[in-house]
Amino acid sequence: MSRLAICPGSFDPVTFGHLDIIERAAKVFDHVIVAVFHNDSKSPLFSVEERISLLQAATKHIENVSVDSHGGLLMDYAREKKAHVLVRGLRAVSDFEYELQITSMNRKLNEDVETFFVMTNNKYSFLSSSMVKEVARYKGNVSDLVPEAVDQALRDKFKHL
Ligand code: COD
Repeated sequence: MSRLAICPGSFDPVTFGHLDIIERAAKVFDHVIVAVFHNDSKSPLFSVEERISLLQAATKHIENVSVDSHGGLLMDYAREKKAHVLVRGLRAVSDFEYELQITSMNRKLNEDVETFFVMTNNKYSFLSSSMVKEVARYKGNVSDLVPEAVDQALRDKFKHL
């Protein structure tokens, strides 16, 4: 049986922490869909198209990864793709509480999907998209935390500040 997994997230923008989880998921599952979820109540820095394109550039070396987006419920998307596995990353205890909440809600919405958690690589345990954006906004160096294309895209976004 071919095993498909979805790595869902905001990816605003993709960091080496995300990439590490995606690469490890791709070693375990036959195919991994990295799905950018967009929600009208959030105001992202990058558009969905920009986030997709940055993810495509960052994952082009991984053969069994594709990038997609969705604007509705994650569990409806999983049903549409006939996927039974989600892969999420865990950094700290604070992540655990949030993940427990969303996993419980997701299970209520679709009992056919299991969530697998991958522990962060220690060197990325402090890394989040929000922190990267804050550091880049004030011209701090994030070049060792994000793929090159993301570093450039952040410079472009904040060059007028
Ligand atoms: N190390 C390891 N893992 C990491 C790191 C790191 N440094 N940084 C991020 N990650 C992991 C996160 O833990 C997560 O698993 C994944 O990478 C993506 O992270 P983000 O921050 O880009 O994405 P989130 O957590 O904002 O994504 C939230 C969703 C979009 C999945 C969620 O909001 C959702 O499901 N939305 C759809 C609407 C829905 O179905 N709602 C009902 C459920 S509540």
